[in-house]
Amino acid sequence: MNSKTQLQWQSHSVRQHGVDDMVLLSKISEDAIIANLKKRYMDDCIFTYIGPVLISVNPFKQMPYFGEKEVAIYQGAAQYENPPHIYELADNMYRNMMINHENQCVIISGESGAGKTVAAKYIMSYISKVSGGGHKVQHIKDIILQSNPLLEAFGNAKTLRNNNSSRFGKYFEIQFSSGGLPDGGKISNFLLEKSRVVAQNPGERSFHIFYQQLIEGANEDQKSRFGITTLNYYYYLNQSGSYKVDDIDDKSNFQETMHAMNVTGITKEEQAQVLGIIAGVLHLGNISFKEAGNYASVENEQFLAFPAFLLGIDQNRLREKLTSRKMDSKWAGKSESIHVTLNVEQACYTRDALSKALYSRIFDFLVESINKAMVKDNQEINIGVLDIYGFEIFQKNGFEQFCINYVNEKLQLIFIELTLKAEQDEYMQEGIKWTPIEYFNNKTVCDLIENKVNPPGIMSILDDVCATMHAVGERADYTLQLKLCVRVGNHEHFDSWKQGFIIHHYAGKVAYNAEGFCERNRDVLFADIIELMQSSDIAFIRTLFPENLNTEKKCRPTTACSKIKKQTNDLMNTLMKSTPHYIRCIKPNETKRPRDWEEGRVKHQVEYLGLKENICICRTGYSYRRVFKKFLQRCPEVKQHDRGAEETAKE
Ligand code: AOV
Ligand code: MG
Repeated sequence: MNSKTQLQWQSHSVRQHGVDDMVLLSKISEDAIIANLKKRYMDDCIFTYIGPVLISVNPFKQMPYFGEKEVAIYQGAAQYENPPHIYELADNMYRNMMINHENQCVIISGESGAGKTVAAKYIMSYISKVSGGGHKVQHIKDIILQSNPLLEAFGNAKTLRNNNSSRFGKYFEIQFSSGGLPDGGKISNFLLEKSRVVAQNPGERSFHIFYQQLIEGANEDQKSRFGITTLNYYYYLNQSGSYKVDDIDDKSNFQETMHAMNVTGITKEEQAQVLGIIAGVLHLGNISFKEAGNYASVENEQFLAFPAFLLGIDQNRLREKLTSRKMDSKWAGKSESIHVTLNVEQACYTRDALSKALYSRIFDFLVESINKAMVKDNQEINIGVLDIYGFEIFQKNGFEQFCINYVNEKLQLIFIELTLKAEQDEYMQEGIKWTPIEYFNNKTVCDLIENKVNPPGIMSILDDVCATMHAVGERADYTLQLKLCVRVGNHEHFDSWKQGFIIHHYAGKVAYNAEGFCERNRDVLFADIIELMQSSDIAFIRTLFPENLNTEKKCRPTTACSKIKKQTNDLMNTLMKSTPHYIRCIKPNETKRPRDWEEGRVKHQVEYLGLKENICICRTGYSYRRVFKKFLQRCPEVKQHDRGAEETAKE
C-alpha cells in the first residue's frame, strides 16, 4: 500500500470504525475507550491497539478476515499499514525473533470465555503458515497444530462461563532453527482441574473426551469392549445433568481427537489403552458403598468386575483397596503395618482419588507424548504462547478457582511490572521529566496469596494446616478458616465470611468456600492405591504409576498449592527472559451471542485490565526504545564502518 492510499484508508477507518490505536483517542477516559471498542465491535472490528498491546473483543461468530489473503497482507507489513489484527502481532513476534535473535512470548489474558484459546490458535496457525520448511518441518508443524484438538479433548470442558473452557494452563514454546524454521516444540502444562472427573456443577460437563468417546465416537466393538451404555448410566457424568452442548459436535471431534493422536505419534496400542482407561474411570465411578456396621462395603459386587477388567487388576484386590487401608503404626518402639477399614465417606474418597489420578496421569502422558514427538536437541530461538484458564467467579468457588485466579493474578502482575511500572521507573531513573501515572499494583494481592513468611500468605497457612492436621474434611477446613482470620484477617484485600474467605482480586471480589480446600491441597494418593495399579497386568498402566514406594514414603508429599506456585514462578522467570507481547481479551457479554454488548461488563474489564493507564503511559512515554548495542546491530553499515561508535554506545 503506498502512503497516499494508506492515508486515505486510515482516514476512512477513523470515520468508519473509531480509532485503530487508542493512543490516538482525542480524550482519554474509560467511557471514551468503551465507546471506541463498542463502535468497532459493532462494525465487526474485534481488534484494537494500545501501542504494541492488542485488545481483542470476542465476536462469538466467525469473522471473515482470517484467510490466506490476510496472511499475505500482514506478512512483513508494518503495524499501521493495515487494520489491527492478531496476525500483525504474530508477524511482529516472528520478525523480532529473527532480526534480534531473541526469544519472544505472548501473554494472552482475559477472563473465562474471553477468547484466549482461540487467539492462541490463530497465532500458532499464522506462524505455521508464514514459516517455510520441508517435509520434516511440516511434520513438526502438524504436531504443533494437532496438539490443540488433542489437549482440548482431554483438558477442556463445558463450564457455565464457556462451552469450551480450558481446565489447564499451557505454555507452548515453538522452537525455531536460526533460519526461522519451526523444528521443535515444548509444552509445559499447569495444574489440570482433575476434580472435574468425579463431579461437576449443575449445567457443566466433565472433560469433552468422555462424551466424545463413549457416546458419539465408539463403534459397536468398542461399545461392548468398554461396557458403553447411555450417558446417564455413569455416576461421574449424571450428577450435573448436562450432556449435550449446542455448538459442540462430539462425534466429529472424536474423529479429530483420534487423528491428532495418530499425528502426534501415539501408537494404536496406546490409543486403545487410553480409551480403555477413560472407560475404566467411568466404571470406577459406578462402584458405590453402603455402611455395614461401622465400615464401608461395596454395594453391588457386579459393579466391580468391569473396572477391574478394564484396568487389568484383580476384582477382589480392588474391593479390598477401596474399603481398607494399610497404616503404619508404631507400638512399643516397633513399627508394623495394620489394616484399617474405611467408612463410606473414606471409601468414596479413595475411589475418587484413584479416578482423578488415572485421568491426570493420562493427561500428562499425552503432553509427554506430544513433547517427545517435537523434541529437539539444540535449543536456538523460540516463541512462547501462553494460554491459561481465565479468571473466574462462580456462585460457589472452591480450591480450583483459588488456584486459577492466583495464576491470573500473577499474569496481571507481570503486565503491570513490565508495562506500567518498569517504563515509569526507567524515566525516573534516567532523570526524564515525568508526572507519575497512578495505577493499582496487585503485588499486594499476590503477596497475600503466596508469601512464604513475614507475614505468611494464604497458601503457606493452608500448607501448614495440611501438614499439622491429619484429618481431611470439615474440621481441617474450619481450622484453616480460623487461622486465616488470625493471620491475614487484617489484610486490606482479605475478608472472611461464614463459609470461607474473600479475596479482593484485581478482577473482582471472590468469595471462596473453604470446604474441600485441605483435601484438595493435600491431594494424597495412598500407597495402597499405587500398589494396586502397579499390580495391573496392563504394562501401560504400570508405567503411569512409576513411584518407588520404598523411597517416596520418607519425604513429605508436595501439596497442590506448592506445585502451582512453583510452576507459576518458573513460568514468570521464563516469560521475563523473553521479549513479551500482550493480548488482552475482553468478553462483551455473558450470553455468548454475537453483537450483544453488555456495557457494565465491558466497563468492569476495561477498568481492571488497566487500559486507561496503559494508554496514558503509552501516550506520554517514548514510543520506541532499544538498548544502544542492539540498535547498532540493526544497522549493518554502522557495524562494518564504525566499530568505535559501538564502543561508545556501550558506555
Ligand atoms: P478462553 O480460552 O478465554 O476461556 P475461548 O478462546 O475458549 O475462551 O473462547 C470462547 C468461545 O468464544 C469460543 O469457543 C468461540 O465460540 C468464541 N470465540 C472466541 N474468540 C473468537 C474469535 N476470534 N472468533 C470467533 N469466535 C470466538 V477459559 O479457557 O474458559 O478462560 O478457562
Ligand atoms: Mg481457554
